[in-house]
Amino acid sequence: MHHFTSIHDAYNIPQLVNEALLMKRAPYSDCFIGKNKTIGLLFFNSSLRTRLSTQKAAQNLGMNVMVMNVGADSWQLEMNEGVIMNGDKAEHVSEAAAVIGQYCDIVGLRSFPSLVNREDDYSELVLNQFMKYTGRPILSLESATRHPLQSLTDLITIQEHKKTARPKVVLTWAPHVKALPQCVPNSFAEWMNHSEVDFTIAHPKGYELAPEFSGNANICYDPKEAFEGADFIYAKNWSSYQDYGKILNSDPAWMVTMDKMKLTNTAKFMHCLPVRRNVVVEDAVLDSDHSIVVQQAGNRVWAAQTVLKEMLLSLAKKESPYLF
Ligand code: AN0
Ligand code: CP
Repeated sequence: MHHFTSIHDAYNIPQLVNEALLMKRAPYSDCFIGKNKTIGLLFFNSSLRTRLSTQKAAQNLGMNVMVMNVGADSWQLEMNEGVIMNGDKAEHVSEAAAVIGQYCDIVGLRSFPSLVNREDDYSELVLNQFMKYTGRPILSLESATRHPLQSLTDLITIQEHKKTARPKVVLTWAPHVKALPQCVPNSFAEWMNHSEVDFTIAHPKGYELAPEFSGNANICYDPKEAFEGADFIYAKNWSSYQDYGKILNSDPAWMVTMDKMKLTNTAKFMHCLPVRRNVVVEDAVLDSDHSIVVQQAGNRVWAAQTVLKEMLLSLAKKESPYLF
């Protein structure tokens, strides 16, 4: 695995999940694999889980870790080519990313979409510019359209908690006060569509994901119907893809409640976090045995550690092909 920016970089998904579960049982079994290798974790946006779990994962593999909040700690970066840089951006990505590539063996990057221009966001400009100019393997820490480390975590968590071979997994849209990216639902759908699950996406009309992400999932427009017989309820808000970046609905009927959880097959409740209590999901659900959100977040370490191990092995193969 050279880069990890989407499911398409993972050639054997069940093997990745198994490897992560083994890693969880023996966290330090590869503690020398990253010795003398440096990862730079670059954040254009806020993060709690991704930042800490990826740092911990890299340290468990013996890596050196540098973390930077881009723009806040460093200069504001210009991403577009051929611009007359007489505005507020002091440095171009072509120099900044190339310099970061001098210091780091792997570069992790978090950069949310603007939610203003769909074409720009879905072209993954920031991710692609870093890929082009660092000359290093890139680890996505959530880009404009995807959050693959989150989705791998989600699959690991479903594998751990499932009680049937082919569980019913429901991704349900939920209300929110802010317009949020489609990254988490896009990625979750993409990974579920490649997994042994019966997958449904429930959302109000107008919240359809891009067809390349929703794929063949069952689509349900009723806030209750999808819950019937579900083994996993995965809640997430996202803004509209069609009416790009807009909030079209804030109907509290879409909030996850204990009443709706009663329709399920004693489903586990999942959310990537951060979650707004009593907007997305009511207290009673988060505070009940249904909720596995904290265990889910704990699994972020094993997802990151498994992916980083694969990336380090791929680097080592390039550097010393005679050893393999
Ligand atoms: C972000 C999102 O929805 O993409 C990050 C989630 C991991 N959430 C918020 O900004 C609240
Ligand atoms: N789930 C997730 O990526 O959380 P953070 O935004 O806190 O990293």
